Amino acid sequence: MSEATLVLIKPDGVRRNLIGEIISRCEAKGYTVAALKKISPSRDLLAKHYAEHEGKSFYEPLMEFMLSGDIVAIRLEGNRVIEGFRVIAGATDPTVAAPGTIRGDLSRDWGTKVVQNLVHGSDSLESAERELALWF
Ligand code: IDP
Ligand code: MG
Repeated sequence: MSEATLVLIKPDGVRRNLIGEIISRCEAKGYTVAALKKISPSRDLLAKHYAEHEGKSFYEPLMEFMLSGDIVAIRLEGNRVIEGFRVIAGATDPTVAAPGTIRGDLSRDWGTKVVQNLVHGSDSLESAERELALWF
């Protein structure tokens, strides 16, 4: 039984026409796109998704940013895909994310209150199961 993770292409990735580039990197790595949809999520869904960050200084800017345009949600599958996608995504801060990663190659600091870093990837098996149930 292969593992699954939730990948989101955030509104900056959609606006910058990077959907294909990001999916290509997932597929080139060998992972499988098992489900995919482009959606405009509700605030309620985003609040559930980012519940762990409620109360933090960047929470409101994060919610506004995630509500600022369409998002592509992907169920990505493969052995150790949860860990593996986070490696190909790179560090949260795109300024210091390693070259060769999605965030390191394709994003930077734009001077916004919230870090715009193109993608989300679940950080554990528990998160992946919880988030996939929310989005699919
Ligand atoms: P992750 O996306 O790498 O898992 P998290 O810590 O889960 O990072 O944070 C969720 C999102 O919130 C990040 O991807 C980024 O967009 C934003 N974010 C996280 N930490 C900060 C911060 O210190 N300042 C501004 N935005 C942040
Ligand atoms: Mg996270």
